[in-house]
Amino acid sequence: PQIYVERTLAVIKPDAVHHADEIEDVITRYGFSVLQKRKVQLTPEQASEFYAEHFGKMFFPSLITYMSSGPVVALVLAKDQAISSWRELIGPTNSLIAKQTHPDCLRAKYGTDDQQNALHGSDSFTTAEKEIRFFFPDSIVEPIPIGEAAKSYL
Ligand code: DGI
Repeated sequence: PQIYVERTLAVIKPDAVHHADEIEDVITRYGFSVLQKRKVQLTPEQASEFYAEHFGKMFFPSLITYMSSGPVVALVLAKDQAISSWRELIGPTNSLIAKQTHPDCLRAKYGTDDQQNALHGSDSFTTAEKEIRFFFPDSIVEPIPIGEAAKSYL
């Protein structure tokens, strides 16, 4: 049987894009391969689609304003256990809490509060595949066999 490298979608949000190079250094230092990368300015409509699960919540309008306030950098990351590893590296959703409880995580370092939290990470396999397709609709979304990934990216 083929063994595939797990992939996840990372997004460097508008408030942290000026730290993108530094954040990408951390990403590679932690052993993630960057398979794809794209800098995009989301329209409010696109931001609403990306965060559709939060539609109707009190913070939805301000979340959409924030996510479409400037360019974001979307990255497809590959690594063993990429989804949970990346979530662990970015830390808790609320950067204010992250600063208290996980001072070394990326949201503690680059984020500000419960909304401006600098980074996104997919929370499950299904979400990851959907979010990768959202940012990279034209790309080949075939999983990458581990041997190939090792040859091309590691
Ligand atoms: O998967 P996460 O990004 O960690 O968290 P989530 O899916 O619950 O929320 C998505 C984004 O929405 C989160 O990164 C920041 C924003 N958000 C979540 N909860 C709140 C919030 N924004 C505000 N203003 N207030 C909240 O309570």
